[in-house]
Amino acid sequence: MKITALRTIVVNLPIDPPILSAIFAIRSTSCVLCYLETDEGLVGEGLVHAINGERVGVLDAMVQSLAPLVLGLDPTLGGSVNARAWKDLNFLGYEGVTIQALAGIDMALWDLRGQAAGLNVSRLIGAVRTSVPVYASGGLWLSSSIEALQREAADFVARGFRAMKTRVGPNEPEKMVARVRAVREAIGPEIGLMVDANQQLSVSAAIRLGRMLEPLNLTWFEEPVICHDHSGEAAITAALDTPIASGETVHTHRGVLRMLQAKSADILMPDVQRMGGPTEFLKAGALCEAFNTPISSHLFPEISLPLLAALPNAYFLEHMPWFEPLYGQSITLDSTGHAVVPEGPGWGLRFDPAAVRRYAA
Ligand code: SMN
Ligand code: MG
Repeated sequence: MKITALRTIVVNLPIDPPILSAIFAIRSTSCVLCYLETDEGLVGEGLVHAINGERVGVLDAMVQSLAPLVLGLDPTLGGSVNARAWKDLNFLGYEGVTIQALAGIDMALWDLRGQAAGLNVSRLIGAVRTSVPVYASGGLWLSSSIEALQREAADFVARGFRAMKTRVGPNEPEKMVARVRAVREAIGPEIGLMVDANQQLSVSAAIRLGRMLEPLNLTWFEEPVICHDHSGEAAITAALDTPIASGETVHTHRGVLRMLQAKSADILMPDVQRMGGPTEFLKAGALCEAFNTPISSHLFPEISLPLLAALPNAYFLEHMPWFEPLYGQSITLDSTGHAVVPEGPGWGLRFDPAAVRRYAA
């Protein structure tokens, strides 16, 4: 089998009503859908995205610039792509749009290999499990009133989620604690609850807020400080009983390695786009295992679910519904609040051509 073409389609997915985290407002996200066509008729699918459509054209152009790495390639020999990409990308660097574009290509390569073998990617790797604990992340934003927070939280429980994440901002810590307490009261003590500060606190403010949140028995406190400050994260991790989760903003397995070496978090939660794709995500997973550290995913539930299913140290799948409209199906939950890994080959979920036409830019 040989790859004959790389095709991309840009789609715009509205997020309505817009959502507010401590770092930005999000009105839409735009995806570059990446298709690798082959001479045997199989088509591999991947996607990368840019919120609010910002610079999505740059991402698209970067993906297309990587075509020479895969054209003519047998996808079962796709392990060579990253090594060649590292040389190709050296001049523009290993963080940002270069690496994120590579993720779309790498996702499509894994999809092709799964389809060629007739196996879901989780089983192609060697699955550890057929379902993964999941938390609801598409709600409980800073824009929600306390009443809305409690309604959304109860709705997540009614939909079968056994864990969920809310957001906090850098100001008025007492008000932030009251918001998180309101969610805890709405869901009771048995449901997992995470809090995300999106990097907006100082180290001392994070320790102070973390201590105030300690009685609410959080599953984790996420990204308390600016993502570059690994020693600051380490100080917070050491100071609090509540586990610290971080890692969505670093690039490649080397970014994860630096965080592990710095002891900057109890839980690493890399983003498969910022990793540079599934190949790098799996390396990050192995590094976390070597450091006895659980790994969770960031965004991309449809891609991250089969990957986490193949990692022994997987902790939680983040369920963010943004890309759901693109797929014909959505991820299903079992009665224990786990996300069920699809059985189909490749990623198991495929883009719905009618939806792609509907959202095409
Ligand atoms: C997040 C990241 C990117 C966009 C929106 C929300 C958040 C999360 O940090 O972890 O879900
Ligand atoms: Mg986050």
